[in-house]
Amino acid sequence: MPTLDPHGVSCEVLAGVVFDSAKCVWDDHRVAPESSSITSGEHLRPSLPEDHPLNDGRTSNSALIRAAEGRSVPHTPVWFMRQAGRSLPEYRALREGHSMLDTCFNTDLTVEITMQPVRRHGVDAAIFFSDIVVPIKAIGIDVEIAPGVGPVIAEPFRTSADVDRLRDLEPGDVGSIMAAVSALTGELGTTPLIGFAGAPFTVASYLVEGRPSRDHVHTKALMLSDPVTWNRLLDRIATICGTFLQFQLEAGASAIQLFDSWAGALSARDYERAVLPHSRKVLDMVTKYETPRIHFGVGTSELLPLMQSAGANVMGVDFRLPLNEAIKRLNHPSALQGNLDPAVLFADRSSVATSVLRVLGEAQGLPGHIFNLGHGVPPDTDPDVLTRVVDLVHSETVR
Ligand code: 1CP
Repeated sequence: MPTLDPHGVSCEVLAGVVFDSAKCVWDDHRVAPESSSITSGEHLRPSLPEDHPLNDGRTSNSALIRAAEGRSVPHTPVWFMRQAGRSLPEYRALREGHSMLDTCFNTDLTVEITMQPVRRHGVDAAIFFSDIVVPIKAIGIDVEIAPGVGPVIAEPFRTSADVDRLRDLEPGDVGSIMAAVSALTGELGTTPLIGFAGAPFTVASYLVEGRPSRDHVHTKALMLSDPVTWNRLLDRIATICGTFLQFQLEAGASAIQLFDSWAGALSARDYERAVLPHSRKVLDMVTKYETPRIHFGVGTSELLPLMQSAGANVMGVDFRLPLNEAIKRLNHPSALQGNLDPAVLFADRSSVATSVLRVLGEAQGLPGHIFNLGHGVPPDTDPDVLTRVVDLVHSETVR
């Protein structure tokens, strides 16, 4: 197994860099977890229940939470966006005869599917098995996830009257889902559960287009032609998605990720004016819980500082921008998550290893690093490759 990356960076160096948030400097020496001067993970979070895993100590010292908070870590934590799903034969077997959305509202299936990649790959976090349209379905909107297509909305949202179809999310709408979050929290023990939601722009794109879209023309047309309806629509979505995140955190999730997958379709000007305030509303709704708030989009290299200003404390970076470049673009240092190109998973073994080591090399000196892909696991990925990536990241970064 290689111990040097192509630029000659050894894991000794990778292991030695920590960010001291108290002094706001990057420290270039090894710090054992116990002697870290950063204690942000140790305090009680009064907005979360006392028996929440971050409050009773189960996950507050996990590698994922420590990395997100810029504390020293036993190894670089790793998880994969879309780690649960079609790359796993055990997932395909379980899904037989169940539609995607029925599965998301089935407590037992959700728990089992969320656990599958944790057991198989030994990842450092579980991501809750759900979808960004689940809260929309939960309030009674007619949406399905068509196999091989993605979310399809029976009556797309185009007018002011359409916005009135979006009501607030109530706990009773997602009872089976929150039961899954609670059960998972028990099963996962010291492994944190990441809750998630779609950001207002990305969810709006599905609602307005009615189905997955490459160019988002109807969405952008609404944004430009009817700002009043646009802002009402995104504000409604922000409230629904923010509430969904609150429910997940209160039920036991230790971190959240806000996916603005399609924000990269926007200019910085349009993003800042028409989208950022709504993403900020979502993140503001969960700031009081004092958990990691990861914000991610695809093709968002030009938007990173703006997306950070929405209130994220960990920035997800796609595969287009090296992490050491991404950090320079931020307004203030934060932990980064990313960013192996998912296509690399289809390359030969040594290219996979070289690319993983390159990402780790580029992560040197970051305030904190959570290893991930630069977007989701492609459905036909060989799951053994993912397990090898986890093992390599762990062995190369063990402190
Ligand atoms: O039958 C199937 O297996 C359907 C495929 C599938 C799966 C497994 C869909 C349809 N959603 C999901 C689960 C899902 N969706 C997760 C699982 C948790 C995990 O990571 O393991 C997550 C995080 C999502 C979030 C999601 N859904 C996003 C944001 C993340 C991203 O990939 O950018 C988006 C954009 C969606 C919409 C969606 N749902 C499903 C598909 C195929 C799509 C994308 C369609 C498109 O291209 O627009």
